[in-house]
Amino acid sequence: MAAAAKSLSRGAFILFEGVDRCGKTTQASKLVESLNQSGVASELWRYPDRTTTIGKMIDDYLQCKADSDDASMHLLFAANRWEKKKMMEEKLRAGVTLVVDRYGYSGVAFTSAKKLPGLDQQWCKHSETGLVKPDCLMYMEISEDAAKKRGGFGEERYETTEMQKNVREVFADLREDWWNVVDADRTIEEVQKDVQTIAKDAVERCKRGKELEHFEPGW
Ligand code: NYM
Ligand code: MG
Repeated sequence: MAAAAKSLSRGAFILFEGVDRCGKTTQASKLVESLNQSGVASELWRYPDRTTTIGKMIDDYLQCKADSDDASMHLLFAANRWEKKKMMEEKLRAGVTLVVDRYGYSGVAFTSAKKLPGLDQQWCKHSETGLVKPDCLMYMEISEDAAKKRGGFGEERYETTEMQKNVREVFADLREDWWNVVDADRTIEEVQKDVQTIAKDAVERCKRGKELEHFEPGW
């Protein structure tokens, strides 16, 4: 019955978000490694997933090999999440914890940071409605200076001071009480310690049967 289904054990959806060069990828990889070592079956996912057909179009756009309309690019980033929604649900229900490097919050933050008429936050959120909601969000907070000093800044589209400033503002706007704000200005090891504690709690809650949630209309 429905009541029994509610307590089904499952994997956790743990999401890392933040501006470029905040250390998300490093921390997400380290977390997957440590979870697997401690017997929690986990996988590292990232968005954009540049391996799919849609992902390849996104990759060309980000590397400035192709130009496109801003609204259609936004929808492609979202489609790149939709095309993996079913697999995401299946994995989580099968007990696999997914550590995800960026998701729809980046989608909303980067597109609305362009400040284009019509492409406001509300419009940006529509294409995410119905997708799986993370169980745990680590927002990696880094100072503007620290991010700029990190290797590779400026290599891709969007990695400009102005854009990152706007993205940071949208993230601040999107922030909700349940987010975990992690001080990412510290050393890798210091950040990792906090991340592990937060992740462990999420894994436990999902193991005990926390229900899978989805982004609802008007989220
Ligand atoms: N990005 C990422 C978007 O503009 N929309 C999205 O929906 C997502 C998931 O892609 N600057 C942007 C943010 C990044 C860029 O991400 C590539 P990464 O994590 O550097 O591969
Ligand atoms: Mg990047």
